[in-house]
Amino acid sequence: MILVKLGGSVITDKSQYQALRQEVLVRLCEEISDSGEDVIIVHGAGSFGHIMAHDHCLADGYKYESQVNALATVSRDVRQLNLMVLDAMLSAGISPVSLPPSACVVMHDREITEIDFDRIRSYIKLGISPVMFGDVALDESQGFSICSGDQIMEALARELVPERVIFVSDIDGIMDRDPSEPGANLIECVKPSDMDHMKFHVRVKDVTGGIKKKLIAMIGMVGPGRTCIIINGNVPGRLKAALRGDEVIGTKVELD
Ligand code: IP8
Repeated sequence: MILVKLGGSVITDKSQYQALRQEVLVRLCEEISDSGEDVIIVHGAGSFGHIMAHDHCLADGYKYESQVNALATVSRDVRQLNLMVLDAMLSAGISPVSLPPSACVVMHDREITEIDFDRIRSYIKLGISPVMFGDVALDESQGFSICSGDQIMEALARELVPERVIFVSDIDGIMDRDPSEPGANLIECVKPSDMDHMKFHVRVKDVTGGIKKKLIAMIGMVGPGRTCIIINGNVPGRLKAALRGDEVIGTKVELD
């Protein structure tokens, strides 16, 4: 079983509220289907979640009344994106079932403390692909919080021990500077000891920590015989190749 995160930056246009990148989403689902691999899918919230969550400080928990309506709106918006992901998967011949974190995850101080893994395992046994996504969730210490797709990936990787973990992004991998700067180069491999001297750039309205937090999460997912890689989903065929275990352009995360 392979754990795949379809990043919000590749399936949506993160600079515009609720902008789906439909063609890319459809192609990525076809590549998953063509690979013939069993997958668990987690997708990001992209511009269906980050913009409003940022503007209403939802990651900080309950602070003022108008956040409640913003939370309800974000929860509805990410579900709308989730339905579009399910549609694309079904059209590609995959059988997905959605497990929204707002209904099956509990957090404490912004960290996941509970997920219903038995339910996930039961769906996998039936040949169904569980689909989870970046969402709002209840938080025992601050009322509510944002549950990012990367946090879900970390929890699933720890508990379900996938063969491979693949993050699908909109760039080739981790770059040595802001990718929009001339001369930015791909870093092909990152180890925990590299983290201290790496520079990290901030992208548009990302409420869940950006590249640095993603890398820390990825380091937590690497294990004996298990690779963790970030690849560019805008390049046709790359996800399918990564799913099959071929060598692909990307950033691998390895232990020291
Ligand atoms: O896109 C964020 O999840 P991510 C979830 O996986 C919300 O970081 C609601 C902003």
